[in-house]
Amino acid sequence: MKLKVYVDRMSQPSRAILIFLKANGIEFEEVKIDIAKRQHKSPEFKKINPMGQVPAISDGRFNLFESHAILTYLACAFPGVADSWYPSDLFARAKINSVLDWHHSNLRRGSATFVLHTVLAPVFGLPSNPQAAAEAETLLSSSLSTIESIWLKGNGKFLLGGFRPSIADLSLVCEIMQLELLEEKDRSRILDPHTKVLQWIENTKNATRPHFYEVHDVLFRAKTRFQEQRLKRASNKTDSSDRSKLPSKM
Ligand SMILES: N[C@@H](CCC(=O)N[C@@H](CS)C(=O)NCC(=O)O)C(=O)O
Repeated sequence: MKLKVYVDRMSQPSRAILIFLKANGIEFEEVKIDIAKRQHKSPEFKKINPMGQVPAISDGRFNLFESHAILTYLACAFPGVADSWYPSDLFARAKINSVLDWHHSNLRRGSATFVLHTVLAPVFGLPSNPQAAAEAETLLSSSLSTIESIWLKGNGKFLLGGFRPSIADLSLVCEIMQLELLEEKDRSRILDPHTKVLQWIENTKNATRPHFYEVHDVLFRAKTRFQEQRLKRASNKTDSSDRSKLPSKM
């Protein structure tokens, strides 16, 4: 059976898996699980991933969820995948696993929580919590500093001093790409101080083009849409505050 990949391209880990598959010429069927329509919570999808989250895969023999487990499985299961993605050298592999484990409770937690409380909550009419956003920004900024000072400190182009991207580069860069959805002032405040991170993002984009751009297209379109909605919300607010200044009989 052809590999089935259950994803929503608005999801960072989903995009990492799609780019990996495309960059390595692995054949697969993309099955869209639309989070906005809550398809990830349907009983059918929960048979594939009982956690009700994307991404997940199914290759006829078994189902698998958790993007890092999926990436390591794919890198090992398909013989054509270049060693640099997930090196067979035990020590190099252990280092990549270490970055991937760190990612969940640091970069991802900071980034996903900040985007939720600043961009997604207003768009979806959910309550946003400024205190949670501030704490998330602190974690996000310290995670970006950690990446620079520990894993990008050498002369390499990628994490751990590599000259070719690994699955850790893909996972972490796709997470940072979610910051495209932020207001420009927030995005610059957070990212601009991290010049090595900015260069590393460019290196990862270039090493996986054209797939990187194709898979992120939906994110770029969402960025434009959210920006328009922000402007509309701001102008509605101005209108209603102007109205409140009118004499009460008008
Ligand atoms: N640790 C998981 C995280 C998966 C995850 O958080 N997926 C999100 C989309 S990015 C999701 O399905 N959210 C919907 C929900 O949790 O209800 C992984 O790396 O695969």
